[in-house]
Amino acid sequence: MKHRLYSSVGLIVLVMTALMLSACTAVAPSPAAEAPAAATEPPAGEAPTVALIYGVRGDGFYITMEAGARAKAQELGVNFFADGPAQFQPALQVPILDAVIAQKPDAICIAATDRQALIEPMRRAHDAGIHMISVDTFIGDTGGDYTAPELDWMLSYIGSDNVQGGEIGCNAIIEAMGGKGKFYIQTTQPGVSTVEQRVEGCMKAIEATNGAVELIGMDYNDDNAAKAAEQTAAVLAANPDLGGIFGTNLFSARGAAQAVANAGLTGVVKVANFDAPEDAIVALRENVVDIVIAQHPYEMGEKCIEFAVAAVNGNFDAIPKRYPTGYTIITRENVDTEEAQRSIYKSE
Ligand code: T6T
Repeated sequence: MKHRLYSSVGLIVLVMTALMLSACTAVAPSPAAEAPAAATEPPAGEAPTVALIYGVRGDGFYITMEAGARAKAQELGVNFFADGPAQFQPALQVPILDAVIAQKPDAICIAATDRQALIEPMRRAHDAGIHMISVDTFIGDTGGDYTAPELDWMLSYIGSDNVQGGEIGCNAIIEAMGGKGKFYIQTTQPGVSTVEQRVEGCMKAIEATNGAVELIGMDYNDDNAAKAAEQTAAVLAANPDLGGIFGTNLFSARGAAQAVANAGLTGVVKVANFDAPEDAIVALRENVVDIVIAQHPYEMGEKCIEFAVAAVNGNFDAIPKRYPTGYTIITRENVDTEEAQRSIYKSE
């Protein structure tokens, strides 16, 4: 799918205008970060093997990513397999990575569950001669910049611009709050690049209100919707005048939305929902959440296979160090458009 490219400076304004007009829903990657055309040629020699190691099992975001990778692998004649931990935890993901390294695939696409803890294990894979690609999350302290000398062994980082996504979500909620009031953030755990950057983007939006919006707290739910619901319920009870909540991923937003609905505060407390599983769309239609920020995980999966094939073919010029995927912003006004419907995550 081709989107119009916006300048990064005007992007937020354009997105908000688009939301108001309910016309355009696609947020394309900024031109500065735009990548060269992806490699789509089939493998030159014997069929290569590519593994995808996702962040956690049963998460619609990764289910959709795996579907994209599997479809592209089939198209290009690549042997493909995927695995991931039962919980979003490096202690559970590293043994899976080690087991995959032992199978000697040609390339691994991985959503690292921690920016630091996965550096050495991923380095081991690289040292074993495996091409390494980050999907969704990045590792290290360079903000996902894999041209930095300490991380230049990583082939590419494919994923959303998460600072931008956090800013879009929180700007929309601040606007729905009338530009003022108390704000709360539900997020997963420290050390996860994606949600950390979404919080950073949200903080930018809050700071831009010059104190009119006050952040009263942020809780870590360990990627667990039930815990997110419990924590949010406590915050709602202690702050009857809370105006808005940002749920930084699928489970954070699911828990926050459940708590708002259970407290009978639907439509009173505004909720920004990062990620787009089917239940978020139901919550949007029922007024429980006000904006759904759909990432493009299917495309992330497709690109991981394309870049892996390019690497196996020695075609490194076709692999950008950073490939930002865009967003589809879903509101009540555009939820029934074909584009919005297409961006809803798969559940199996
Ligand atoms: O938001 C996605 C992903 O981008 C993040 O890194 C972890 O959580 C999700 O998988 C959604 O649950």
